[in-house]
Amino acid sequence: MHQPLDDALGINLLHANQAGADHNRAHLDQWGMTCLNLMSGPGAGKTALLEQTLAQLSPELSIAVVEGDMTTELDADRLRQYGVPVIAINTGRACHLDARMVAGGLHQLAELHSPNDIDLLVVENVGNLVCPAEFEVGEHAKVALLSVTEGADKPLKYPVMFREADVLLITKIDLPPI
Ligand SMILES: Nc1nc2c(ncn2[C@@H]2O[C@H](COP(=O)(O)OP(=O)(O)OP(=O)(O)O)[C@@H](O)[C@H]2O)c(=O)[nH]1
Ligand SMILES: [Mg+2]
Repeated sequence: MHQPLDDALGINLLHANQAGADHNRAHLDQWGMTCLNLMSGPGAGKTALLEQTLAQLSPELSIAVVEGDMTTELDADRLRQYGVPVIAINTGRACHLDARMVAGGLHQLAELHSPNDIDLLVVENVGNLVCPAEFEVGEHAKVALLSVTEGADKPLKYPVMFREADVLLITKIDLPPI
């Protein structure tokens, strides 16, 4: 019975978010900063991938991270060890980062570091295969991870994430099949 109202609210929410994402994107383009939105189910290896990326590409490439987690700064602290700017955002009960939250992260980043000097910004989204795919944050590309331990049915069960992704990385391929 409430379906049309729910649909209208959902569309307005996404519309408002898209306006915020476009605003973020304009800042990123102005600064010459490429932004990737890293998404996956919990534990697929987003932070592990970032650890390896920072170890191998920083400081030749100037990288910063916006780290989204519901409650802790555990992932942010893992990445701070690499000496790069890491802005932690706690989403509270929200299961994804939205454009407004990332705008706050960008402002913090710009206050602490010269944004023109950062080449690559990686946004690690909250571990979730559903919500992050619906909310753009201004990224230039969406990177999805799928670990072999999650099961091959996941792209069928969570199609939006896998349809929206510009790049898909299969992780944990070192683990033997069960
Ligand atoms: N064997 C194996 N383990 C991995 C690999 N990538 C990540 N892991 C392990 O998987 C666990 C979860 O990795 P994280 O990088 O924390 O995963 P995440 O996607 O950041 O998790 P959330 O932020 O909680 O969503 C850790 O114990 C990692 O060491 C991989 O390629 N192979
Ligand atoms: Mg993580």
